[in-house]
Amino acid sequence: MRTIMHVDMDAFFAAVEVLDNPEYAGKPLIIGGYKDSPRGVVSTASYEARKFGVRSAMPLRQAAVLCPQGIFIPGRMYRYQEVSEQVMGIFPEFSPVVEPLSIDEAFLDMTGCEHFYSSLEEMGLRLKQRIKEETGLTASVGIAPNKFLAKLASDWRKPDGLFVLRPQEVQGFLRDLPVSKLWGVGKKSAALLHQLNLYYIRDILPHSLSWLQEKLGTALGTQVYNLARGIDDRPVTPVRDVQSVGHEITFPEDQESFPFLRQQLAKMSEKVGWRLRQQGLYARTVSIKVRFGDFKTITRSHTLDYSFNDDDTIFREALHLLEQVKLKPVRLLGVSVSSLSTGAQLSLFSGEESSASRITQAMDAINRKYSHGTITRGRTLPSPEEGPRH
Ligand code: TTP
Ligand code: MG
Repeated sequence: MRTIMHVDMDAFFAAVEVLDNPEYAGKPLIIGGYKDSPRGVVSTASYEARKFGVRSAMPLRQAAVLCPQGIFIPGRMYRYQEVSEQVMGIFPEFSPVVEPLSIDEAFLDMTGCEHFYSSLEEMGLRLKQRIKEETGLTASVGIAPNKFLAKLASDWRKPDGLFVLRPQEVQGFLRDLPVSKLWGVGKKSAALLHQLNLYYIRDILPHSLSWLQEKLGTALGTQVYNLARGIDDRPVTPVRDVQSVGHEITFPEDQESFPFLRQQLAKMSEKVGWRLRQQGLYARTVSIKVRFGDFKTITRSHTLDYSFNDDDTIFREALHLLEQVKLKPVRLLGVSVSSLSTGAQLSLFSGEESSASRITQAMDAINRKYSHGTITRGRTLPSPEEGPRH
C-alpha cells in the first residue's frame, strides 16, 4: 500500500498578488488582464471573486459582468514562477520522490515515511506549515493510497484544506461523485458516459469491464472501470534524475547585513547537506545564487577535487563564494550542490574530516529520530545584535 500526497496551492496567482499587495486581501481579485481586454481570459480569481461565479479560462468580459466591482490585474508570471520555485524547493525535505504537475501542484510519494509522523494528518499539516512559513501562502493537501485519490482529496477541503482518505473509506467517498471527477474524463468523455446513463461513480460499478470497454473503447473503458473502484497504479515519477540539491530563501525585505546573510547560508547549508545524506548522495560542486533587489541574479560555483556531503564543506565553500560577491541589498539567497554521485571520493585529508563527519552523523541521527531542525549548529542562530532587518 502506498501513501501519496498531493499538494495544490490555493488561488495561486491571486494569492501571490495578495501577498505582495496586502491591500487586495479579502477583495474579489481577478488575474488575467484588464476588465475591458477584448480577448483575454481569466487565469484565476480569488475565492472572493469565485463567489460571483468567476472561474479560470472564462472571458474577462464575462467576468466583468458577473463581478463588476472586481479588481482586474494582468498578472506577473516571473513572480509566480519565483514563488513556485520556492514551493517546489520545500518538497524534497519531505520526500525524494516528487512529481511536479503544474506551476502550483505536485505529487509526493510518502510511502515508507509514515513513521516519521504521529499520523497522516500530522504529515499533511507539517507540509502545509512549511509552505506557509516559507512563502506566507496556503496550500491544500490530500493524502491517499494513490495519485487519483490524492488529487481528489486535496480538492475536497479547499482552500487551506487537509484531507486524508484511508483505504477503507475509498468506496464510500467515490460513490456519489459525478463521473467528471474521474481522471481523464473531460467534457467529451463525460458526455459519452451520460449517454450510457452513467452520471455518478456508483452508476459505473454494476457494469463489467468488457461492457465498459465495448461502449467506451479499451483504454477509456479500462480506466473508468479501475478508477471507479479507486484503483490507480501509476507511480509518482520524478521529472528527471536529480542533478542538484539546493535550497533558497526569498526575504520579505531586501537584506544587506553580511552577518545575517552568513547565518542564512549556514542554515541552508545544513538543509542541503541533510537532503544529500537522506538520498545517499555526494557532491563535488557548491553554488550560490544571489538575486538583488533590482532582480539582477548572479550565480557563483566552485568544484572541489573530492566529493562531500557534510554541512561544513557546503557552508565553507558557499561562504567563500559569498565573500567574493560585491553586496547590494539582497532579495534572494540560495545554496546548491551538484556534480552528484552515490559514492564518496575521499579527500586526501580524509583523516582530518572524520571527526566532522562523526558530528554530522550524530546530528542526523537525532534529527531523523525527532524532526529535522531539532539540533542545529550555533552559526545558524541569529547573533544577538544581528537579526533580520526589516
Ligand atoms: P489551479 O491550481 O487550477 O487554480 P488556483 O490555484 O488558482 O485555485 P485553486 O485554489 O482552485 O487551486 O491553477 C494554478 C494557477 O494556474 C492559477 O492560479 C492560475 C493558472 N491557471 C491559468 O492561468 N489558467 C487556467 O485555466 C487555470 C486552471 C490555471
Ligand atoms: Mg491551485
